[in-house]
Order: sequence, then C-alpha cells, then structure tokens
Amino acid sequence: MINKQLWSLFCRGRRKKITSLIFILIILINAMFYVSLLLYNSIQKNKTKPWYESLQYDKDSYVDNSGMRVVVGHYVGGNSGGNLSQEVVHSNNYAPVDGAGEGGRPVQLSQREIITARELYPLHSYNILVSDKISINRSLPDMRSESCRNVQYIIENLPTASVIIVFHNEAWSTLMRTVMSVILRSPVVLLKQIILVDDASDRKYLGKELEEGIRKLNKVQILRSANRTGLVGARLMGAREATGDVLVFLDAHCEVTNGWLEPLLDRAGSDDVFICPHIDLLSDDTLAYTKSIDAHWGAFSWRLHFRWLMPSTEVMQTKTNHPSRPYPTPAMAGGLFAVRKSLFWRLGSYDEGMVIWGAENLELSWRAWQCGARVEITPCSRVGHIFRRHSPYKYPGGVAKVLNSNLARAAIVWMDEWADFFFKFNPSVAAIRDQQSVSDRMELRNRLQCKSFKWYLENVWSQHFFPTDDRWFGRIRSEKGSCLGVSSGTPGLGGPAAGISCGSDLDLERLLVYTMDGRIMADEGLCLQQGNGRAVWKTCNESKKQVWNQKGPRLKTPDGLCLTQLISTSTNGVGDPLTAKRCVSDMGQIWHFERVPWR
Ligand code: UD2
Ligand code: MN
Repeated sequence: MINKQLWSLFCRGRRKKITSLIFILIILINAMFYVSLLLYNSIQKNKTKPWYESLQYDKDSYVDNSGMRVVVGHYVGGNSGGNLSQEVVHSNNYAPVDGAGEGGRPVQLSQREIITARELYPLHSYNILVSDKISINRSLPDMRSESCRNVQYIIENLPTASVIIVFHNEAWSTLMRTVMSVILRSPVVLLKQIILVDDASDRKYLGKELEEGIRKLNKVQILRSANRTGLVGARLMGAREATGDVLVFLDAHCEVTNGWLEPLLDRAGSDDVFICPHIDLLSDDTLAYTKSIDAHWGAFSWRLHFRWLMPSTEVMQTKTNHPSRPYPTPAMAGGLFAVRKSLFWRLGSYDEGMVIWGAENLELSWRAWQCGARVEITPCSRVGHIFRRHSPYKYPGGVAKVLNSNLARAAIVWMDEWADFFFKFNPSVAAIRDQQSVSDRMELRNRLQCKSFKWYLENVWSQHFFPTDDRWFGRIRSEKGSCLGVSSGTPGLGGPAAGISCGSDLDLERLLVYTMDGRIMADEGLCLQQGNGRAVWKTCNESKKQVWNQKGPRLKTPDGLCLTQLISTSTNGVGDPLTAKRCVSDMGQIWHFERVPWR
C-alpha cells in the first residue's frame, strides 16, 4: 500500500519534472530567440547609425553632472610655449595623413607622438600635432535635426555674407581649415568675401606662408593690424572692410558644417537680431567633431562669467514644438554670430575701449536686448569650435587688468544698480571703475533710448538668480554657527549640501538670494533642493523640492519637513550635512537670516 502510494507519487513527480523541464526549455529557446533578435536589430541600427551618434558629450569642459552648465572661456593666460625653440614656435608642420579626421572622427596618436603633442600643446592650447595631420578640406558629419534638414531656403532672396575671422598667433592648419570649411560649405552666391584679420601675430608661418595658402582662393583677403588690439579692434577692422549685407563672425579655430550659412542669413535678414549658430565641440585633443547638448542658452554668473544654462521652460517648449525655429538667449558666447551690417553699426558696433579679450560678448548682448534688438540661436546652423581650457596667448598688461577693465566698462554702461552689486563684491574691479571713460557709450545708450537692466532681467532672463528689490539677499546662518552655501569647487557643479564657514560680508560663496516663492539661490544658478535623504545644490528649476518656506526661525518644505543640519562632532556645524526632517526642537533646525545689502 505504502509502496503503491510512493510509486504513484514518484511517477507524478517525474511527469511533473519532465513537463516543467519542457516548459523551461521552451522559455529558454524563446528568450534566446528574442535576445538574438534584439542583438540583430541593434547591430543593424548601428550599421545605419553614423559613428558619432554614439559619442558622449565632453563632460569635463562642456556639460555638468545635471547636463546643463558649461564653461566657455577660461581667463587664464597660459605660457605660449615658453620652453620651445624658436624654430618650433615659428614653423608650420601641416602634413595631412590620408583619411585622418575624416567625417569629423578623432585622430589618435602613437605613444611617441603623444609626448611631442604634450610639449607642443601650450602653443595653441589644442593638439597641434593632430590638427596638422587632418586635411584642411576634411569632411564633417551633418549634425542637424531632420526638421532642420527639411527647411527650404530661397537662396536668391537671402542677403549676402562677409565672413570675418580674427586671429592672433593661430595655428596655420586650424586657421586654414576654418577658411576652407566656409568655402566648401557656403553657397557661392551668398558668400561675398572672407576677411581674415591678423591681430599682430608674430608667428612666421602666418606671414608669407599664410598668403601663399589663400592666394588661389578668390574671395579671401587678409588685413593686418600693426599693433595688438584685441578681438574687438580686429573685428571692427574687418567690419569696416565688409561689403556683404550681413557680417558673420567666426573664431579662427572653427569648422562649419553643411547648411550652416542659410539659417543665419535667413534670420539676420530681418534687421533686428544678432543670430548665433548652435556651437558644437571640436575636441582640443583629438579634434573630433562632437554634438553639443541641444538644450542650452547663454547667460552669466554673479561675477559676470559667461555660462551655458538650461533655457526657460517656455523656450524648451518651443524647441520641442518647432525644432528648427531660432530661439532667444539672454547672452551670446561672443565668437560666432551673424548680424545685418546696418544693424551692427546702428547699434554701436563694439565698445572700442575693450582690449584683447573678454566681456564684449556680454556688452553686445545687453546692448542688443536693451536697445530694441534680440539675440537668438538657430539650431539649424551648426558650427564646431575648439573650446580651450587656457588662453594660449599673452595679455599685455596682465590678464586680470585686461579682463577687469572690460568687465567694468560693460557693467557701468549697461547694468544700472546691478553694476553696484558687481562692484561691491568684486573689489579688484571696483578699484579701476573710475579709470574707465565710457561717456561715448553712455551717450549711445541715451541716443538709442535703451531700456533698463531691470527690464532685461525681468523680460529676457526672468529665471535669473541675481538679487532684486523683491528678493531677500544675505547669509543664512545656522544656530550651530555655520552658513548655508555652496562649498567652492568647479563653478556651477553643485553637489551635496553641508554647512560652510560664514566668511565675510563680501564672500559671494556665502551669500544667497531668497525668493518670494521660497527658493534659496546661490551664484551660478544653484538652488537648495531636498534630495534622497540629503539636501543638495542643484540647478534651479520649478520643482517643489526647491521650495523652503520660512516659518519663524525654521525653513520648511511644502510637506512640512524642516531643513536640518545633522549632528556631528564639529562644534560649529562646518561640514555637517543638511537634510529635511520632521520638525523637532533641535538647534540644527534654527536658521538666522542675516540681510546683506546687495548694492
Ligand atoms: C569666447 C568667444 C570669443 C570671445 C570671448 C570673449 C566663442 C566660441 N568664443 O572665448 O569669440 O567672444 O569669449 O572675449 O564664443 N583674438 C585676437 N586678438 C586677441 C585675442 C584673441 O584676434 O588679442 C582672436 C583669437 O585668435 C580667436 C578669437 O579672437 O580667433 C577669440 O578668442 P578665443 O578663441 O581665445 O576666445 P574663446 O573662444 O575662449
Ligand atoms: Mn575661440
């Protein structure tokens, strides 16, 4: 009896096992089939996808962790190849290697070449060895969106262009590649001329050898400035010679791509806009052409450093609905833009008191907006630019003096009470404030009846993070003794929030804007946000996680949690992490608002 039962159990068990086995096998076969199908599809897709689609953005130099912030110019004057022999400094070693860099691909060097490349790097702050291997006629990928490619322009109706490229000690191959890319990719009837302006370069190869390079290219001419004037002076020299309807400015280390010119001219024709291309990245190391992030516009920090930021929600919406439409930007990067010649002159061209490098891009952007024109970016014109980590050339008089006086000029003329804010917290710039003679620029502002900086902030950049009369400004000190603020590091990168030392009244790192809707903003557009378990500094957005309502000495989230400085062994709270917790009677939840006048 027991045996029978066992037998039937065994039998049932075995049948069950076999059925299960068959079942598992079927699932496995199906899964394998599905996986191979996926693999096959992705291989097929990759076959049709161009190689660059898989490229990552250059995170270090262009986009931050949250995918938003970027640094363009670094105000560091590098050494211009101090240890290199004169022969090396003055020679042009352009020797294109078949296929190198074609299609915008990166060029890899051998171990030995890498050593040489490193030695030569300070000459230009990019890899000159790589540049010299790439043909000046190389092909590039087409990074435009489908909808941009589909826009039809009636060429005969577009205005003509004078392309102006200023340079100081640029590499021969890089400069020539900029020129050739314009010639190769601009409709002949639209390109009136290319004007190269040599800002007193001393490299030998930029003399006869450069003239030799452009001799057979009709439409290209060189102007030479006897003295080092800087990019403003050089661009003005070019602009005065221009005969086209539209001035198109480019840096001397750019490569334009297919269809770059038409969208610029189409928009510039309207005579009320400074129109910029979408700037892509040419790697300073491999010269690979890389797509830059789609969602960006230009603005600036409290210290008036140019920054790429995430555009307003409204602009993002327009970009989604009309991907080929130009969109407004509070500021331009400065180097690459087109403008109708008549508008350029009518609006006061440039401030000729600005020397060498810097601040002219902000001055131009403020002037444009405040005086009735606009600054826009067209996503359909794509131009690659080598973003450098250091300036390779000399700043006569010193980099700080040059940059500070340019910034001071721009601030005095255009920023109204925010100029006082800028000077108050930048004493070294304030020290040279009175040395600036800007009466002609003030006169221009009056003559053009330009609007105020307040109008600009409210209407052009309403998401700005500057203090205003209806925002509180100052230091937020915890009962424990430390302050709220972003610990110094890479500008705009944000990160976990902790108490920092309170510093002095002039320390911008410790100063915060507190808005009427409860946002705690630091410089660089960072807002205090409740993250997972820990408060963090993040790019300001419209999320509720960035709202902290002041209730007595407490800062409360919309869910009623209290901003808390966690307890640690430190006595004053410096370094102690911040988070939002249930409100209790804890000194880590008590915050003192110490107002600091912002001007
Ligand atoms: C950015 C702009 C640049 C300019 C600058 C602020 C882009 C991509 N670049 O810095 O055009 O607006 O911000 O001033 O938007 N040059 C001279 N003489 C000089 C110094 C520079 O001719 O004394 C030339 C230089 O060779 C280059 C151009 O001016 O072709 C811009 O200089 P940069 O490339 O060093 O500036 P960048 O791109 O860091
Ligand atoms: Mn540049």
